[in-house]
Amino acid sequence: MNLSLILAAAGHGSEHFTTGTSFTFFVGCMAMMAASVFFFFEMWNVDKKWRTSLLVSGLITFIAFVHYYYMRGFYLETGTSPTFFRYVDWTLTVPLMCVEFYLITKKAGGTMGLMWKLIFASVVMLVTGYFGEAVYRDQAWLWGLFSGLAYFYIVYLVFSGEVKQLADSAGGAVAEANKWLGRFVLVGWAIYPLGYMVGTGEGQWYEFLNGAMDMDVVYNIGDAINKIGFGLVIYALAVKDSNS
Ligand SMILES: *C/C=C(C)/C=C/C=C(C)/C=C/C1=C(C)CCCC1(C)C
Repeated sequence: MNLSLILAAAGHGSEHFTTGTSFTFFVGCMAMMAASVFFFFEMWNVDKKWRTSLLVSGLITFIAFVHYYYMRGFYLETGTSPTFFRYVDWTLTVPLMCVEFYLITKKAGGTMGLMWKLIFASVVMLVTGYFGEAVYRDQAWLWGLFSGLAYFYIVYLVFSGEVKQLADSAGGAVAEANKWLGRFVLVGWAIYPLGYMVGTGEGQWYEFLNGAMDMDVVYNIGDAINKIGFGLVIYALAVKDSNS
């Protein structure tokens, strides 16, 4: 089977498949589904105290699976970005990632207050991003800036602030896992502003990036890395800590 046939299958022969964008929705959908099954089954193979964390990992990829199913359909029908579904997905899944930080640091004194701080920052990051992408596109740079400030606040909390201090005081596998999760937030999450800039560059100072890549492809790659990778870090932590 050659690639164009595969792409045609993924795109139901629609005119939009030629870009390969719909193919990344299709693969993303399957990957999220497989990851969900994995996390939901594996939660029964780790120590009881890690079950909720693995359940949340599975919920993150499962919510994404459902949204990818709809985003792919939307893209095939309209040939445009499923911005609304995308942001609904993120607004559900990113706060759940914040819950993961709470769950891994809880034993070391992580509070609900810290969890809500992370969730609040993530919602600010996403709502301002949505405004820039869908409502005030000619001021995308300004909304992207607000969003970026909230993003860096999360990076700070996880990388050197409260989350890091708690994880370090928990030590061992938790400290190690937080180091990896921090890398995901710093490097993996930075894929998203890149997608935003290639998608909204028109008429902005970063116009040189406009259309350099396909925004949806960039976002889809970011989601696969961050949702599945993040869950696997939690899984590795649970396995390590269950055996020791
Ligand atoms: C599973 C989905 C995840 C982890 C989504 C994360 C999204 C971001 C980190 C988005 C960040 C943005 C900026 C920092 C500035 C431009 C606007 C956004 C919303 C793309």
